[in-house]
Amino acid sequence: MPWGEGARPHAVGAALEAGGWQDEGVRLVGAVPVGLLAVALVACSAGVPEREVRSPAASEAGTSAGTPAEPSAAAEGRVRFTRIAELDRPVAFAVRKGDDRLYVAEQGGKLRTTDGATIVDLSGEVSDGNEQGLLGVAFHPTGRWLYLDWTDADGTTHVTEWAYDGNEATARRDVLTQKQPYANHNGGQLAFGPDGHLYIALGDGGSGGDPEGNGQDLSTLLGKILRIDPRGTPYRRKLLSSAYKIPEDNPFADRAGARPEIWAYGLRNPWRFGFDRESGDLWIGDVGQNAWEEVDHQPAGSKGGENYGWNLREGEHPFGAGGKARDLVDPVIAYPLGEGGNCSVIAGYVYRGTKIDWLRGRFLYGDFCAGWVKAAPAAEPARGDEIGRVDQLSSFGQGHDGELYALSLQGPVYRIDPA
Ligand SMILES: [Ca+2]
Repeated sequence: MPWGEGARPHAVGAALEAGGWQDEGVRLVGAVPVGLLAVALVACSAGVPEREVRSPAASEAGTSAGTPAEPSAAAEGRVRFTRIAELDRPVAFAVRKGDDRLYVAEQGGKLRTTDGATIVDLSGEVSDGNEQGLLGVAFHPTGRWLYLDWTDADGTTHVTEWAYDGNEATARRDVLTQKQPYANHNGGQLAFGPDGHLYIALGDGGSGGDPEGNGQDLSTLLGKILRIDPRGTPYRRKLLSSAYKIPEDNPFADRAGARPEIWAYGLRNPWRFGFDRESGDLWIGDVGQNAWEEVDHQPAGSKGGENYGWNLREGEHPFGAGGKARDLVDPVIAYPLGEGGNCSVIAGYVYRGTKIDWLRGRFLYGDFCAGWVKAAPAAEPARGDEIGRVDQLSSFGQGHDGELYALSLQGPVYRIDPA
């Protein structure tokens, strides 16, 4: 997914991510793609030669492929990753009102529960592998509808809705589609905010460096986080019509030439974002290009419209000829690509559970290739400390009780417990 080309996380990540090996002429040095079908969000682009990689979940079933991360002896400052399920390339997590099951999206196209049931199967329709496939899942706050974000055989992004009663998903309906100029940087996160609206992550369209300038272009949905009401009255404007409502207070709802769905822009590949269930703050992990991985922060109460900088800036630094534009919002966390095998940031929730006292109020995030998971005080996010490791961390999840989960593309779904 948002990550390293078949990357053996620790060995290959650096070469890969050191950034867009293909568009920058950097080569995967000695890289033996292992495992996943995923390709670095960072690195890949259309035109990257397809690599034959095998899925560890498929090839090593029944072996130790899913061995849980080693628990730490220290009680404070460390957590335990307790494996609760083993799925096929789990990438996204959701819970549903009035329902105790945990729902996990598998990249290959199935929405499953951690006890093994398959709720929706798109495996015959998704473009699977690299950064494509089934990428996101969210339930409507009422629990009556479910939403999946996925890419079809042409690479086009779909946000699709089903009516769902806890047993059967019916009344399938495409809510939103977006053509993708390149195979990579599809975003994929779906989440309902505290305001009840659906937030959708879309990457910059792909390749490297955002050649179409989508991140800064308000006339496209690419490189944005969108905010819509999928159950509201559709809008019509000129030649545009929709299958959803535009919230009237969206920041560009009335701006000529701008897409009214846009909530925030200047994003490269906001693969995962999450709302703080207590404060309402929004935390966005935006995968970097050549040098910096970043986490962006939007305080609750924001009216939207933040420009997080891409492709004028990468992290806190100018990118290309850009960097001098005004009103860009710098990240609250930035860390270098390549160092220690870093490749793709995975955000992340502020821990609001009750099982781990010392973790409360800390924002959790990690890196797909390097495998570390850090926690940082929400008020001082740059001060993150490693609390454990998950190989090929693809996503975090949050339960009804505020307890957190971590997904590995290798298959395991972990619950985060006291060490
Ligand atoms: Ca940025």
